[in-house]
Amino acid sequence: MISHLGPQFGVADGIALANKLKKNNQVCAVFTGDGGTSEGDFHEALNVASVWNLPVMFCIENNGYGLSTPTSQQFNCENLKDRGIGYGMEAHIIEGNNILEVYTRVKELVEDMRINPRPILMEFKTFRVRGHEEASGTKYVPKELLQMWDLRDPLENYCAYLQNEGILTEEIQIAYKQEILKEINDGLEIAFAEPEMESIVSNELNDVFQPFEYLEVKENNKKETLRLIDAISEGLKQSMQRHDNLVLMGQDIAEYGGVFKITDGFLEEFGEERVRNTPICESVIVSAAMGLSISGYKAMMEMQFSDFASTGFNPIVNLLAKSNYRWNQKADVVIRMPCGAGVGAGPFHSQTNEAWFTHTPGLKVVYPAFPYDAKGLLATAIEDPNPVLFFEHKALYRSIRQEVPTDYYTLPIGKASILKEGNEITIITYGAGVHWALNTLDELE
Ligand SMILES: Cc1ncc(C[n+]2csc(CCOP(=O)(O)OP(=O)(O)O)c2C)c(N)n1
Repeated sequence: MISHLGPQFGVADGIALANKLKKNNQVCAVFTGDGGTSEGDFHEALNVASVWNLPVMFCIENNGYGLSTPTSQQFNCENLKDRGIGYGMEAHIIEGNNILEVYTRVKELVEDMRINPRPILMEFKTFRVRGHEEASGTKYVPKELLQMWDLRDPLENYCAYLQNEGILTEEIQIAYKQEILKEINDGLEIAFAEPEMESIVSNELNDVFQPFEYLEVKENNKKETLRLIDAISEGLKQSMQRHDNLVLMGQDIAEYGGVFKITDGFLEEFGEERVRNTPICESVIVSAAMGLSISGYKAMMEMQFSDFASTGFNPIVNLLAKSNYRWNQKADVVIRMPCGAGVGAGPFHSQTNEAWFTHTPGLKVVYPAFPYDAKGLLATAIEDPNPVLFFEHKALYRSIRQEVPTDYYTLPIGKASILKEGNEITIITYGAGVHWALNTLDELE
């Protein structure tokens, strides 16, 4: 999870998708409070899970308050379970404070989900008798409500039940308590024995990215003249052939071949499991890509236009970018970003927004200017276990041609090419800017 309450639902979708592709009968459970269900990601994730029929158990702990805000100010339906109806999803209400009910119902449903994979929404009715976190207290909760829920304390009640049944004796209880206390104290001892953490700049910087050893795959001699768009398409296809675990996701990328036709014919060659049309929900698909990566897949998401990364911004900059720094987890994800003006596409289909991402530690940003670079760099971006945003200027797609090796090859990310040499001026640029610079130099020879 990340603190933003929503994105872990998409991660759960991605993990569940991986489970489904592996046919391992596993179920992924993901948790939220009632307040968290107001986030858009929750809705996107339910929708995707339902459309793709993913084995995810969405568990809502409905404790009546989101921090201090009562549920009546959070949503306007009687039960959160009702939201399942809108997504065509089975949903259940469970007495969350009844340990036996929670255990038996969840067990039953999970066993059924293993046989008949599908998403299920669970609303656990419960309460919290303390604040949302250590600082906030419970002043906003009426006393009577607290008293009422006190009577339903799950631990007290379960304990009393086990005693009544003659299962739990005082001796066993004391033994358990001692065992737990020992576990806590042993853990503390281990923690306190560790050396103080030291923050050294080089350590911090080394934690930003997963180590990646660039493997050069040399180009073959045979070449063909390709447009930028053909080079990207061919590079992507050869990566799909090379990596069985690479899954493509995007809007209209399957039968339709993508709005720029980069994935034309991919569905026929690689099948519907690996070439996936998505609903229109950028945020949760970015998170699902993260989930696939956690489960050992490589994910490539086609952002239909880079402009729409704004609605997937949060998981890109908070989930993908920080993944290695936070928990040493790779985010083996490439997001392809068709971008740029000059094709008469107006203010929402023309932005060149790489600067949003070059300012975020943990992301790699690639922005080729030529077909040869585009093909080799895309291959490396897919090999690299770190998140890469791969920018493709739309005005270059069909206007720039170059001789490109026919087979798979890689090029290193982060290395500049010297295109012209002189001693008066230095121009450093990328993408379409490279062509503007070359044209300008031609004009001002
Ligand atoms: C996107 C986002 N907005 C706001 C917050 C601040 N915030 C953290 S938890 C929370 C309330 C969550 O309510 P709920 O899910 O019901 O959890 P509970 O209060 O019961 O612990 C808020 C507003 C946040 N973490 N992320």
